[in-house]
Amino acid sequence: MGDDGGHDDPGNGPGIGLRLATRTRTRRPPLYKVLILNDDYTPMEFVVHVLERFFGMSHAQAFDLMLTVHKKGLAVVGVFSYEIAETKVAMVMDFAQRHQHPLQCTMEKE
Ligand code: TYC
Repeated sequence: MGDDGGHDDPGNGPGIGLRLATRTRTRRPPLYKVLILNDDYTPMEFVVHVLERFFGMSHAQAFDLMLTVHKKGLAVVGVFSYEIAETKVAMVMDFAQRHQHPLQCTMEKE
């Protein structure tokens, strides 16, 4: 048997043993945006702290993004795989709840 990677002709006659040119394409996994929403009660410093702590932002980056959310109503804080986005949302929501702030964090498919 020739070691050609599985293309041996089994000898069953014409048309048998031909590999059809079917290719399964590898798809990149979908990405998810994590969003922070504005509200009237969560202190600005708390939001800045959340962005530093859970999204690895510098104080200046976090402050700017917090102000964007404050003015525009919401902003994307990062783009992640489903599992990472889900974990970030859960961590932010848990942290906000434990501090009794109504801060909302959600995710949506990119
Ligand atoms: N609007 C809030 C305030 O004036 C601050 C705030 C900013 C709250 C961003 C939530 O995602 C938020 N205290």
